[in-house]
Parts: sequence; C-alpha cells; structure tokens
Amino acid sequence: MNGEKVKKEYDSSSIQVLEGLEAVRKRPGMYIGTTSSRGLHHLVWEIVDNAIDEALAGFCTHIEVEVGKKNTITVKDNGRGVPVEIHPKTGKSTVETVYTVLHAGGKFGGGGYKVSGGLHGVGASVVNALSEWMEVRVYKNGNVYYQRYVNGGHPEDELKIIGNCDDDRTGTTVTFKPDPEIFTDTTVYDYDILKTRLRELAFLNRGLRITLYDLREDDVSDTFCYEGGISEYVAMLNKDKKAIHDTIIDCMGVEKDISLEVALQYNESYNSNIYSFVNNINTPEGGTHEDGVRRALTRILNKYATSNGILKSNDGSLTGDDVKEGLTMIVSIKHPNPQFEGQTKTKLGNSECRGIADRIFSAAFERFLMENPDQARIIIEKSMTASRARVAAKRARELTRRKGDLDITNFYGKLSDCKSKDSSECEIFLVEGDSAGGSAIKGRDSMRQAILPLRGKILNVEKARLDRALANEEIRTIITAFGTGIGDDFDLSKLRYDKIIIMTDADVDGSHIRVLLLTLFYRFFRPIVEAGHVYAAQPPLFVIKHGKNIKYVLNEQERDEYLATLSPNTKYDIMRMKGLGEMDAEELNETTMDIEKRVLRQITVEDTMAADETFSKLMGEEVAPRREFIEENAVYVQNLDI
Ligand code: TSJ
Repeated sequence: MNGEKVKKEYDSSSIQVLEGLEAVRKRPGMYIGTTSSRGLHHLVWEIVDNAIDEALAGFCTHIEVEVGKKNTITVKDNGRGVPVEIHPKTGKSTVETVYTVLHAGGKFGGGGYKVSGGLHGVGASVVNALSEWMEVRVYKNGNVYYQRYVNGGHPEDELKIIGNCDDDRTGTTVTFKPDPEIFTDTTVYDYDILKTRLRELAFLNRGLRITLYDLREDDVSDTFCYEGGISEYVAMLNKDKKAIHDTIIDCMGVEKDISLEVALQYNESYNSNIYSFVNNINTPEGGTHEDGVRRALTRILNKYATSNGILKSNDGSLTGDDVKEGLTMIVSIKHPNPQFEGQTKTKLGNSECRGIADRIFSAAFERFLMENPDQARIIIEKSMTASRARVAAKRARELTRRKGDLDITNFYGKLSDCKSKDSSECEIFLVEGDSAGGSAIKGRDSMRQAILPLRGKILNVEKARLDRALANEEIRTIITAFGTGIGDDFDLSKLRYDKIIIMTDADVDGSHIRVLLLTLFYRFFRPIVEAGHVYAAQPPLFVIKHGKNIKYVLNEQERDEYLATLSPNTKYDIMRMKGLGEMDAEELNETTMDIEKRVLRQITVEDTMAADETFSKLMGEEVAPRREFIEENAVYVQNLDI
C-alpha cells in the first residue's frame, strides 16, 4: 500500500514538473526576457551563474565555457558537483530536480549561500525547458554521473553512472542546444558578447579563472583571471585615457554578511564611468551601494580639502557632480538578500547598504588621501576645476534661457514637428542633410513623425564640457526638441518622443555623424539610450527588381539570401541605392520610415563600456588609439564606402 502511494505521488509530481516546463516554453519571455539574441545568451548566464555560486562558496577555481561547432554551449566547473542523492521532496536525484523543477536551483544542497543569479535568476530548469537537448555530467566519488533531457526538458532516463574518473576529480559539466523553435530570430552565439561578460565575471570574482573556447573557429579561446579583481577592471577602462594620478585606489570590507569592494582612478576626461554591481549583476540605475560610496567620496574629499587649506571658504563646497568628473569607478557588493527597485529593477534598494558602503569606503579613502598627499591634491584640483565649470555652465544655460524667444524662432525654422502631443506615439528623425530632410518631411506621417534636418557639423562632445556643448546651435536645437533639458535639469519624463531615430547614409560621412550623435547621447542623454529610445533607421542598400516585384534589402547578406530564393531562370535587376538624398519622398517612406514596413535598429548601451571605449578612441585626445582603431577597422570602412 505504501509503495503504491509513493508511486502515485511520484507520477503526479512528474506531471507537475512537465507542466512547469511546458509553461516556460509557452511564455519564454516571462522567464528570460526575450527570445532574441539576448535571450539566447541569457541561457548561458543562467548556467554559468551556478558555477559562479560554487566559486563564491569557495569550492571552484576554474570555469570553462565552450561554444560547440553547432552553437551548443558547454559549461564546466571544478566544483563539488551537483549532489546526486535522491531528493526527499521529489523522489528523484538532486541533479534531475535542479534541471526539471522550476526555481529549484539554489534551494537544494542545503546551507550553501547563494549570492549570484541573473536578473531573472530562473535557474537551470528554464534553460533545459528551452533546449532541444541538454546533458549533465557530474564527477564525484570516482564516478561519472550522466543524464540527458530532450525536447524541452524530458529526461531520457534517470541519472546513471556511466564511467569512472580519478577519485579526486570533482565538478559539473553541462551541455545544451537551444531550441530553434523557441529562438526563432537566431541560434548563433556571439563570441564577443560571451567574452565581454565572462571577462567581467572574472574581474568581479578575484582570482577565478574563466576560459572561453570557440570550436566554430580554429584556435579561438580566451582565458581571464585577475588577481587584482576590480582594480584591474578600472585599469582596463582607463587604458586609453590619461590617468591623472598613479594609484588605483581600492578597498574591500565586510559587515554582517555583506561584502563590498570599490576601485577607482581619475582620468583627464570630463566624463565619469561608474559601474556598480550587486552579486555580479550590473545595476545601471545604481542604488544604495553606489549612493553610499558617492556620498562618502564627496564628503571625504571636501573634508580633506578644507582641513588642508586646498579648498577655501569662498570656493563653495564640491558637489557630487564635481567629484565625479573624470572618475572611473567600480562598486561591487555581495549581498545574500538583495532587493531590486526602479523602472527596470536594476537599482539596489536595501537601505542598510548605504551606511555599510559609506563606512567601508570612507575609512579606506580617507586613509589613502592622508598617505598620498600629492595624489590627493591632484584629485581635489580636478574637482575644483569641475566646480568652476559647473558654475559657468549654469550661467550659460541661464543665458540660453533668457534669449529664449530668439532661439525658438530659429528652432521652429528647423524642426518639422508632428501633430500629435502624445509622446508615446511620437517619433523624431534626425536626418543628415537638407535634401534628405526635405524628402523625409514630404514622406512622413505628419501625425506621429517629426523631422529635424541636421546641417552643420555636430560638436564633438568628447572634447567639450557641458558649457561648450550648450554653445553649439545644433545641440541646442536637439535639446529643445527632446524637451528633457540637460545636465542638472535633465528629466526623462519630459521626453517629447518615444523614438529618436538617427537617419544617416550608409557611408563614412553618415557613420561619422552617427558616432557624433551617439557620443552626444551617451555623454549627455544616457538615460534616453538606456531606456531604449534611440534607434538607427536602416535605409536599404540594394533594390532588386524582377517583373513587377520590387524588393529592398538592407545589406549584401540579405541580397544574397533573397536572390537564392528566386528560381534560377528569373531575369532580375539589382541597383545599389545611392543615399538618402537621392530617394524621393515616396521611396524614403516605403523603405525606411513607414512604421508598418521599416526595420529599425535599437541602439542600446548594452555594453556601455565597449561603446565608451570606442568613443574615447575615436573622439578623445589620444591620437594613437584612434589611429589603431581606424586601422583595425579599415576593412569595414572600405566596405561602407564602396
Ligand atoms: F545548475 C546547473 F546544473 F546548471 C549547474 C550547476 C551547472 C554548472 C556548470 C555547475 C553547477 C554546479 C553546482 N556546480 N557546482 C555546484 N554545486 C552544487 O550544486 C552543490 C554541491 C555540493 C553542495 C553541498 O552542500 O555539499 C551544495 C551544492 C549547492
């Protein structure tokens, strides 16, 4: 009787399990955000996070990630190995439980305190549900345990011992193949995305070795291991900039069961690069950990500068913005129970973290200043210059406001605004040149689409502070059109358009203007980019005509793919589109602007660090990295400008 009861429960729990995984397949977006390339990569992070947890628990020193020839992913660690015993709640091995029960990850294994976990933190079972097949191997007790799942998480068999291994070998190896029925956009992994994040994880987890292999290419691999942790991260971020002092200031501390690390160094630029993390997850909206450190930074610099007579009473005190100028800083906190807030749930909310971060950082930073008076003076003088510029910029802004009438006339001469006042349905096209601007005005949907033709060169803001940027007419026009204000006045909720669409030619001039605009947005309107409001229009590169059909395609690849679909004896014409200026209004609407038909590329600050690096190289004072970048990318530039 007892046996029968157990069996019944086993069966019903199995059914529940499969229903759980089926729910994941029905609504993958709920679990991994999207099924685009981003979601595809998310699968890797879900698995890697488990290995990172094992490293944080102190049992794993090396993680390997391998992209297989057919875009399978293998993640391997040398940790203790997922427990293989029967799990009391499910009646199955813990391995199978972890892979088939939703949200089972982390709750098994007992006592291990889990600080890692993706934004979604959904666990291995979700990856399994979204995979065509998945295999796990656990090495422990001299045995190799193996289980395979197919068709979205169905175990082929139970966990079995399939061989022996060295007695002292332990670890977990997982291989999966994302299901192309789920990932309909793409199932191709991007080496650079994997590389950037794995390198970041290596920076954030001092001493952990992470290796990435790409079996799709010969001999492609990278290994990351940083004994200096986030200090080395700061060094990398400042690589193409001129540091103004030698030491990368860093500190590490623990209070209760919360640990904090900070590393920082100032460079000559006027911008700041502050990246904060909670349990290895980037918090672009900041939060209490970042607040605490910034509050301490401002307070301690003011305190030191005042008591050493560098800052006089009539200088006023340094603000948070002043001490931010030229600052590259990483803040990394590990917290057993983080609470996330904010629009995108990427802001740390735990209030205790503010004080903890302040205490740990201020003690270390004050000590650094005392022990290194030369470097302290350099940093403070930089902040004092920023303070003077801030005052000047404020005056400049007031000036532009006062002669507002004049500005506005000029402004409406340029902007062809849309009729709708509902910003959620409005778009603004920033168009290169007057002639394309003219076609765009004729071809637009005037209810929802505004056109701003850009005539003059846009100021290179990498080299300019806010006060000079505000003196530039094109930039003032853009600011007025957006409606958000800038600098201290910036207010995202006042944005007058849901989409800001950069429309430039696919040639070198066009890409130059695009980079200048992106630099402007990145420096002065970053929240607009982060909130996903910025897009690039994609004017077609080719038009293919056969019979009565006209097909526009974006690039060579699409052209070739389309041609391959035509039957061999179709007689066809291909024309390369010359540029926006040469399309008439109807063509421009048809191919590039029509809300129903067009393809836009969303500009994200997904990898703000890579973007910043490019901007600094292309736009900054240092000539050598710029030349290198242009040389390295010369081949692309050539392709762009046939
Ligand atoms: F979850 C998973 F299957 F996706 C996965 C887990 C994938 C990979 C690549 C590694 C891991 C993983 C899990 N590596 N190490 C562990 N460790 C445990 O699960 C474990 C082992 C022992 C104990 C213990 O208390 O003895 C506790 C845990 C959580």
